[in-house]
Amino acid sequence: MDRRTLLKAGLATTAGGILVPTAGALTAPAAAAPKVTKVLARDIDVPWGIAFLPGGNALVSERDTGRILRVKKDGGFRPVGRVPGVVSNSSSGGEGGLLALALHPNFRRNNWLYAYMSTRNDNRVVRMKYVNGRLGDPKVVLRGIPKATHHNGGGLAFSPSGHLFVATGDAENSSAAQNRKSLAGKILRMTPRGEVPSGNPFGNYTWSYGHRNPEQITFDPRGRLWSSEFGEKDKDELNRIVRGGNYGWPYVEGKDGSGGYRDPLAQWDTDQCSPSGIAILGGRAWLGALRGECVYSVRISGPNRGRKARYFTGDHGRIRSVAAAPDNTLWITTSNRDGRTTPGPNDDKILRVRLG
Ligand SMILES: [Ca+2]
Repeated sequence: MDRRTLLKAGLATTAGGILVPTAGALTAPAAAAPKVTKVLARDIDVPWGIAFLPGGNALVSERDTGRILRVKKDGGFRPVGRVPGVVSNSSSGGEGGLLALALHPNFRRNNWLYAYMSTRNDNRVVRMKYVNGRLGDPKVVLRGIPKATHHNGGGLAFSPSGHLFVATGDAENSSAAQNRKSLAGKILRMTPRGEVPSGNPFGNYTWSYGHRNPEQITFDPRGRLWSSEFGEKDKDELNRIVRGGNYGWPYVEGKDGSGGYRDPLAQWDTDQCSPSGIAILGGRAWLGALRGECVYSVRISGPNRGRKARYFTGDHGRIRSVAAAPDNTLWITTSNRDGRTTPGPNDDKILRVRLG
């Protein structure tokens, strides 16, 4: 990255070439507002997962159709295939379907594309080859994640050390979130082949627990893991995920003070937010809000850590996913065809956002 790009991202390099936040990034009271600079795709159907390819184009999943689209970095798209076996229950208000996408860290060599999907009986993680613009057959990485109409989780992210992290919902069984042996209501950690790696806190897939419905997860440039999480009636959350942490569901939503559960860095009243997407860019977490019909940002470090801002309220309807593109823009997706609202013409869209 050149210096101007770094500064926009709130970063600078030391003499030794180490990336550090700029003084401005730590002390600036409020950055200029982000702006939508391009409609990258329109008239698509509940775009959910986004995985950037080498070169800056992206693969995007459609939740209900099971299609994967290749979206060009400067706009326009074409379908590259449909993942067989995806079962969406959107007609009954459900949240399952084809959810997150992620590329294997060595994608350039092995062409593995990962997806989180709902089938008739479970949620599962699969991987398939993506070669010469075509999808191969899916192979199961992890099956048996509990499924329900609501709270199917859906997030995937590879850590800097190459482990695959998976966000699962409680599948409408809140007690499962506190059961460290259940795959529901968890952040899971596994090898790219779906094995339990060494170093997990409980000797199984569980990395953290006490989650209600974390839909999306991402790593920041320092290798810290972050998650959005839907509350029930009280508080939605932005959580930093730590090994073995108990995030409180179903005993508490939001901060619990001295209760001993992990507190979120930020929280919202549930009627103002419903956060699905999450990305880290420019020292802030960016969350897509469905009910809030907006994008929130939260400072994740420095003296203004935890400070929130709200953008685009009502401009585009429900916002689902947010992803940080290689060119330091954000891609955001609308979710107006997800069965929770009446869509307008040409919904849904993928929008490119440039930070101010
Ligand atoms: Ca919590």
